[in-house]
Amino acid sequence: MKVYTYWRSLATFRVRIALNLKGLTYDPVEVNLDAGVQHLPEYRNVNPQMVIPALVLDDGSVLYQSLAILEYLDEVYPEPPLLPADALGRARVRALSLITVADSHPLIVPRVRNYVAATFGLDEEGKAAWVRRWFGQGLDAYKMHLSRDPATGAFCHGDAPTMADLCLASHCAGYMVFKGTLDSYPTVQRIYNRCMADEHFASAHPLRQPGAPKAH
Ligand SMILES: N[C@@H](CCC(=O)N[C@@H](CS)C(=O)NCC(=O)O)C(=O)O
Repeated sequence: MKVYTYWRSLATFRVRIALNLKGLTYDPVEVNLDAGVQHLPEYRNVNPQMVIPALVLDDGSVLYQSLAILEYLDEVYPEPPLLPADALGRARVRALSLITVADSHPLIVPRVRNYVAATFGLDEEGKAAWVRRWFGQGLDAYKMHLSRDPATGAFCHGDAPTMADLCLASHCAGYMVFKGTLDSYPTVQRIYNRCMADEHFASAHPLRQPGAPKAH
């Protein structure tokens, strides 16, 4: 399979972790978001929404939207599972995932932060403050949900990684790229550290991808 990717893409980070956990190999195809390559016809033909990731199967089928890709991978390659066996657990893991995927990340993607910056005259620090604001609100929600729920374990749900950890890892990594710290989020920090101690997560990190700056 082929994955359209870019080093800094948090949505693609989630998919890279899932592929690693499931032991799947893929050909990466770079879409340089900083150069606007997502808008070129070559990529627009792959994903008309002009966002990454896109996963292209060997038969040419194109999958898009990171959460849908994660669910697809989990259904077709069930081991290790990214969702719990029980319905209540699956609802919790999906809900935790959506704090990032539906409510936080969409507010900070390049097309949104560049529009806000251009419209309201924000400089780089202004853009970073915008990102920290929305990722910070998501982290406040994670903090409460994770610290008060006995279903939280070494990871977001129990002692093995689920889809929620892939989403939380992308959220934390993005927050830190924009100079946020996890100091006020001890449960989140603990789970993020646990994730990053796992090479399946760590090797998928944006700063370990080709093209990433040495220090960001
Ligand atoms: N909800 C989508 C988000 C996709 C998305 O916005 N990806 C970003 C990179 S993380 C992107 O390609 N942005 C291009 C742009 O904003 O122009 C998903 O989870 O796959």
